Amino acid sequence: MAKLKLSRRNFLKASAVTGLFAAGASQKGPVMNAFSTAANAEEENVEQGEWIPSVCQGCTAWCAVEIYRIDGRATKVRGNPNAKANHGHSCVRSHLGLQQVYDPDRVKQPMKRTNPNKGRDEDPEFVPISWEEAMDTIAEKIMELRENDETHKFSVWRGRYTSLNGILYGNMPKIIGSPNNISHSSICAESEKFGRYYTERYWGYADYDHENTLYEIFWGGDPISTNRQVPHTASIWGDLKSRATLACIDPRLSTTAAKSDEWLPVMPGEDGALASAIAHVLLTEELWHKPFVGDFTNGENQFVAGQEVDEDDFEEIQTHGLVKWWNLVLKDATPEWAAERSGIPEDQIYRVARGFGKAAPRAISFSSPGSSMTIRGGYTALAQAALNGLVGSADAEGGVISNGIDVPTNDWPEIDDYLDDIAEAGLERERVDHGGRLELPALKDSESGGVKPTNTVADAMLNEDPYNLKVVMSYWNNFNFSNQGTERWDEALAKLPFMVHMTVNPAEQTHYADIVLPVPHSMFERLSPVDGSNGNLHRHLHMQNKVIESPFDIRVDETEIPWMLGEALEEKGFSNLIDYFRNEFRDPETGDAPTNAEEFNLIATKQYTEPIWDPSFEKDGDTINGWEELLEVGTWNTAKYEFRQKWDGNWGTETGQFEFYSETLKKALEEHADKHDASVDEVMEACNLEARGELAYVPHYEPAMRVGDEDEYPFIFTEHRSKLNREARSANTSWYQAFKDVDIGDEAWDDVAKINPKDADELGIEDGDEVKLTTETGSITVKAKRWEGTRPGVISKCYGQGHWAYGHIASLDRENQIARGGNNNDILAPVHEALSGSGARHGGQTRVRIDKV
Ligand SMILES: Nc1nc2c(c(=O)[nH]1)N[C@H]1C(S)=C(S)[C@@H](COP(=O)(O)OP(=O)(O)OC[C@H]3O[C@@H](n4cnc5c(=O)[nH]c(N)nc54)[C@H](O)[C@@H]3O)O[C@H]1N2
Ligand SMILES: Nc1nc2c(c(=O)[nH]1)N[C@H]1C(S)=C(S)[C@@H](COP(=O)(O)OP(=O)(O)OC[C@H]3O[C@@H](n4cnc5c(=O)[nH]c(N)nc54)[C@H](O)[C@@H]3O)O[C@H]1N2
Ligand code: SF4
Ligand SMILES: [Mo]
Repeated sequence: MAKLKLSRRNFLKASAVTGLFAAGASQKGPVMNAFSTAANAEEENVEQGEWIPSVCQGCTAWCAVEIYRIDGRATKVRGNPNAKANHGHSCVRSHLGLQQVYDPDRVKQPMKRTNPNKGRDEDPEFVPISWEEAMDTIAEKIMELRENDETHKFSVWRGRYTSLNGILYGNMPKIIGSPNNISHSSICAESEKFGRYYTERYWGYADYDHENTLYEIFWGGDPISTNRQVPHTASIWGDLKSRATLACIDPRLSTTAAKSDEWLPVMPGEDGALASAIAHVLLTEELWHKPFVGDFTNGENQFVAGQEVDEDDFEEIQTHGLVKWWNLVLKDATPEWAAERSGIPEDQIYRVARGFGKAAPRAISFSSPGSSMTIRGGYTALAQAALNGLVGSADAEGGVISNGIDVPTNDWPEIDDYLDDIAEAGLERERVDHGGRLELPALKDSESGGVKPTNTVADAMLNEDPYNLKVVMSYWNNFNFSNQGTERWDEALAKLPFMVHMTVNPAEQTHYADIVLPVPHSMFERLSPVDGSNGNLHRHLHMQNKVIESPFDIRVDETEIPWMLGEALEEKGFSNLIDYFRNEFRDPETGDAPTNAEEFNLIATKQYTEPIWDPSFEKDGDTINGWEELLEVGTWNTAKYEFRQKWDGNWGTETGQFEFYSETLKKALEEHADKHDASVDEVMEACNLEARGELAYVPHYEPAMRVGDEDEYPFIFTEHRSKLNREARSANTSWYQAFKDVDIGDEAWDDVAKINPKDADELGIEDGDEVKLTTETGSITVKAKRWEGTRPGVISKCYGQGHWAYGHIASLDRENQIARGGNNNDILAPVHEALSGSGARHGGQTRVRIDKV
């Protein structure tokens, strides 16, 4: 196999002529030696490769993987057997990483825009520049802001990230003087977290004891193809399925629905009715878990449909507010009532509720963004979480773990000494994201504005409300593709005076950049820790590794670039950033301070992970003897989770109990209302919620809200993610396109709107017809697919295609910006689940018209 040895400089020359992988491909084709035995390898005279640990961040599972490197090339991926969350498994998407890192369309060197006009139709006319010029230009822009007391108009935007994000995203904007570090979290999954937080005070992803459960309800969850623990869930699915009864609530026939015992094709956005009815049945049929919830003092069940219960007659054990919840909501939430709203027959609701209740406490209500990232989904998430309280599976065997056991790491050094007056003044300014406004409470951790909504930043920029941004540094994201209502983002980005995109591929957002900086592919080309995820009852910290030497002129976004920027700012008279890095970061082994960008990445990583690899730190988990050993094993795992840590008063809520009536939410809403001199009812009204009075504090049904007039837009649009989506980053790989039909109903190399055959017949639509989907927000043209996996009246379409500037495979015609298929975000309305500040992509939020073209 030909050796690929190009210095950075040589590479630039080579790529200018042919592009690297054109050159590589003309050599003898790559030999995939992953399965070679040592003996064979010798015979074939092929250098024997090795498995090197790293981390896949193709989705939020953040699996520890191993990458087979041979002859300097990454050729194969598998799960790291040392990792207890995924125990040697990885999913299909992990392999797509190989095609991403070797994508010939990658950004290969820093570039600057030479066409000052910005727009989709404007060619940016990028030309290569040096790193020095890039850093000098950015530093100059930042200094202008500092000179004009406008540092708040600086912003860092973050998409996916590693644990090193505290440097670029967390602290750098503050030292410069801006409160505006904006992440993608609000367009990801915040509303799901809202449900668990206001019942049992945990803001994070849950873990599940699938091994011991007897019943699972998946609310729009498709955990064998998406969500957060795919390799683990898929690996135990056979056992789970033969032991437990599985019910999947999803308007679309997902893979999980197809493999479950029950499929409940709910009307999008109407899950709240189902959840309330399930709770109603659990109570009226005396199926709640008494050792957890408690019982009537006289031992007789008084939960009778339509009848109020006296609070004094029921004594709760771990929970709070059951009777209030019953009186306010559940007494009238019969399956008959729910059937009308949800489109699910009442006998199926009864069957699922009874099965679920009989399995108590080994019964899981599994929330996902699918059913809660909807306009009124906060209360749906609350109801789903509350079901785990009713069956006593919260923090218990066979149930749901909502407990953020800490992975021991060092905090980033304090920045206080590095904040000058300009920075302090900037940090006092109102944030740009609108979180915490009356109509957008965004109540993370009980704090009004605790979530920074991502999608409103476009409105802020367009309307200069509260002000426009001027200098943005943005990484690992693609906001004019990933936010609902993309046209607004295109306009806002065109208006933004200066934007730096730190990206692996040139993407739609790059099209509006002033400076483009090439960065490592996280899985193969950088050293960094990744923690904060969990699975299989373990939390972990995994190590991303520089598995291959990149032929591209890349720098690590989260460390090396801030370092270089710090040096450039120092030259212009502002040294606080580089001083912070030089003074506060030390190699824990040698005591050395970093002297350059690369050392800074290494030292920051070692400093952050020190408690993991230094055996003198006490911790509950694997023992690792030293830094080198951490790199070798690639992962550190906590001990297996011990159940019931939150029981008996440790739920962390206002009452210390698992809250059905959420005193925690009540307090947060009242504080938010007070801040605006308003009542909670006025907050509800401003947030498009129907609840008034005490209803605001309990899980309840809110009718689905949809944008668009039913006569004009007769269908409901609903979407799902692909088994092959690495968020929206894998569409430029041929494996993504060639295997796209692994998503049930979808087609390879294409993007289809799935329509029920009954509707298709009425409209005279055949498979493969071009159709235009039009909503109040926009339109896209895709192919039609007749498919029984979607309800009549509902169009279902996968998210991920529709790239017009992401590469030659993602687009049909990259040069002419002709997308393959359409981006759902072009037609989804830019609406919110206001209580959690989330972008509401689900729940059939948008009505759509479908026309043959
Ligand atoms: N309609 C709809 N919208 C959605 C979703 C959906 O399901 N439907 N999903 C939502 C969710 S859950 C999320 S989390 C967001 C994600 O949305 P974003 O955070 O915007 O992320 P992506 O679009 O996945 O990011 C793509 C960018 O990352 C770059 N990139 C790829 N690998 C790397 C790397 O290793 N390092 C760096 N620095 N850059 C890299 C790519 O080149 C590209 O520029 O989208 C949300 N938007
Ligand atoms: N394969 C894959 N897995 C991923 C990712 C990926 O890009 N690809 N990204 C990761 C990230 S960043 C995140 S945030 C998670 C997201 O986790 P997921 O659980 O995958 O969330 P979604 O894709 O947003 O929604 C899932 C399902 O919700 C359904 N749905 C839509 N509307 C409704 C509704 O009103 N009610 C109900 N009950 N269901 C509805 C959709 O049909 C879809 O099947 O996945 C992670 N895992
Ligand atoms: S794509 Fe997600 S589930 Fe699959 S290996 Fe990567 S991190 Fe794990
Ligand atoms: Mo996400």
